[in-house]
Amino acid sequence: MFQLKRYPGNPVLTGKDFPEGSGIRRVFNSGVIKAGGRYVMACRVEDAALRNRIWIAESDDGLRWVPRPGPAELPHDDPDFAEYTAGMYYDPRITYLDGRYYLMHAAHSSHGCRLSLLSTSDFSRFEWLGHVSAPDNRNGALFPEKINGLYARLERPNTGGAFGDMWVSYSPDLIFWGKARCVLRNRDVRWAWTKIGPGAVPIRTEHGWLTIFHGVRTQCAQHYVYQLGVCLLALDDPSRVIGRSEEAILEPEEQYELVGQTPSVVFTSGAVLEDDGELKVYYGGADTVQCLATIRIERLLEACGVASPRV
Ligand code: M1P
Repeated sequence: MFQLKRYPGNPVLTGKDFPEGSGIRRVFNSGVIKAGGRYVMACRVEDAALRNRIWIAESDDGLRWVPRPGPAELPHDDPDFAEYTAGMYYDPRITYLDGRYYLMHAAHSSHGCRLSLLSTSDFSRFEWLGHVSAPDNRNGALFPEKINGLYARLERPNTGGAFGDMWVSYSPDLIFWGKARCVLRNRDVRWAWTKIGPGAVPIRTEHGWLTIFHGVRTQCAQHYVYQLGVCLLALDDPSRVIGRSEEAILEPEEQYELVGQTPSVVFTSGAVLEDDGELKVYYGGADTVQCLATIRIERLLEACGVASPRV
């Protein structure tokens, strides 16, 4: 009933759009923000050796994207950074906060996955602030403002339930995190009994934090299906769910979502709210290509039970 509408030109970016000789095969689950009238995408890209990079792409309209000539220069020669990023690091979410952009991303090592934090003012020079969680934690989405005087993020520690529920935690300095509380449990979402975690950075509305999340269910033969859902969290206490759509708002259905490196995956790490109320939701299809779907924000608020949304 409250389904996202796929952009007819999907996918908006594929590995073939990256410079010849770059070896990029796949681009998906990228973070997106609108900065100074332009759209910026922190692409999760992957080559045939499964090496990950973050690669910035830009757009004037949010539809046609142009990748920069090379990947973002990150401190890969720093042993601390490298320990958790030499293998895989991925799914960056971009948050604008206190005049800077922050990219919270997942970083893998043999110990498991941690959250890690980059910061930039121009998407050209990046500062690495450190690994900012213990294993096993992933899908960090930093709120765009402090809540009750503390930085806040949604995250998915792989504890409880099957493989994880959605939690909120807080920090005085973006480095040390605590006061964690569970927000939404996978067992409470009937179409996502395996995992629940944050997707795009939460969007402030006067009704609450509009939060698009991912939900995973396990079908036969251990086949995971990744879908998107939406919930509304209290502005002053995001551990409190005010409302939630009963149904998924996007399920894998199209060829580019069903077939690829990982079949049956739609996964978001970024959304842009336009001034006219259109929400652009960027998502990865089958861990292979970058796609876009849209919806009016009022519709998502209605899906969360708001009778007469004001935007
Ligand atoms: O393959 C689907 C997803 O698998 C991982 O997600 P999770 O944290 O649920 O294990 C990630 O690699 C994600 O990027 C990917 O889309």
